[in-house]
Amino acid sequence: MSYLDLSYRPKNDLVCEFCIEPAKGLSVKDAAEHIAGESSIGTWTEVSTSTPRIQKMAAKIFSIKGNHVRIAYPQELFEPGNMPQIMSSIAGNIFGMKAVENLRLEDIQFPKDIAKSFKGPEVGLDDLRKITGIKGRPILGTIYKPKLGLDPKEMEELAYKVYSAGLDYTKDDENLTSMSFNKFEDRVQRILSVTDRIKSEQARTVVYAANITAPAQEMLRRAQFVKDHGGKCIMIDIMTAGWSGLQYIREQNLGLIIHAHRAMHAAITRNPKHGISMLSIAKAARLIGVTALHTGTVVGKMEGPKEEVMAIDSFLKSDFYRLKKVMPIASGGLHPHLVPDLLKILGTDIVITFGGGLWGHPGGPESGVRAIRQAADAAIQKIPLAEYAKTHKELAEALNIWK
Ligand code: CAP
Ligand code: MG
Repeated sequence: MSYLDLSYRPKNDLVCEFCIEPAKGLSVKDAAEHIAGESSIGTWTEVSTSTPRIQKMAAKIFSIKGNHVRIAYPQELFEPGNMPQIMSSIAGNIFGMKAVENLRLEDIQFPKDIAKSFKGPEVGLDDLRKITGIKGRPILGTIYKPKLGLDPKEMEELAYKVYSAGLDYTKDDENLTSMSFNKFEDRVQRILSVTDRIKSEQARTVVYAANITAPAQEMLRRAQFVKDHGGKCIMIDIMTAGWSGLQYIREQNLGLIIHAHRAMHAAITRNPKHGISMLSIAKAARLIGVTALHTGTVVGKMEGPKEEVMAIDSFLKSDFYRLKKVMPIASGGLHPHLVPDLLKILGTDIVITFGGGLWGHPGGPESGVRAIRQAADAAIQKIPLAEYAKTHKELAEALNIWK
């Protein structure tokens, strides 16, 4: 059977946009037929069990423009509220088929009924703003560095230094969970005691994103531990924990901020010819319900084209089936010098985290915080950093070492 129907106009279907580079000897249309079959009801040959009733459920290739192909999938192919199943269909076997040299899932349009079968963020961008009380400027944070090796007592001391110097947000690194040198419970209790202390000393609610990444049952135990100790935020490495792990935690309705780190995404998203776009991943993450998501910086150390990062960030903040908005997180190789360009490109509704760009400050962590804050203040007031640095020593020191 053929899956091609160029006269078809999708209504309530889930629509995928693919970029297809067919295998040698095949046309884009031929490869698209293989993709539409394998991702819906087909296999490599006709089977006698495929009845007319089943054939009605076939995916439809309704647009081919060069290498860009759009395929509509009837909703009945999907189990509502089951992101792993949806991904197994539209982003599953097809990437490994010999019929394609390269295949990229560029975008997914989720129809209303499927979108509504997910919970979306319990705590969204606006809630994060309310919790922190920060308006009109980015939320400024850090990743404790070195990423592994610090012990809980050292982190507690560092937490006090950076929060008391004015930082809003700190987070564990993606690979810091619960190791012999740094047990989760000890770390969380200590850092949350600091956030409490800051609340009483400065009347500010500062956030600590505790990395709960682990097998699902253990993630829940850790999330509950954070909540029981008055924490407001958990971090999950959503790609390594997987859609099921993320959904499991979100669906507990714990009322916690979910900071979504995307370590490993680049194995899937980076090759512009093959894999899944970060935009598609961001859509799935918003449907399931993260509060904030790493999306890239354009100007920092991690790869991510400007137009793409801008498109992802604007999707996260756009109207999307009345789901709460998601806060983009810019992280990776950032330092004060990069802040004006970062804000110009991505706007001020953002969490910015600085690892090396804080802890590497020659004056120490407190100076690192002040330099970051000064850079953000200058950028928001549209004062050139070099000008602002004349009266702000920590910024001047930072600009001296990081260009
Ligand atoms: C940043 C970071 C993040 C990356 C990941 C790191 O630290 O904590 O994991 O930003 O990339 O370890 O590199 P630095 P992305 O500030 O020291 O670079 O946010 O693009 O997913
Ligand atoms: Mg990291």
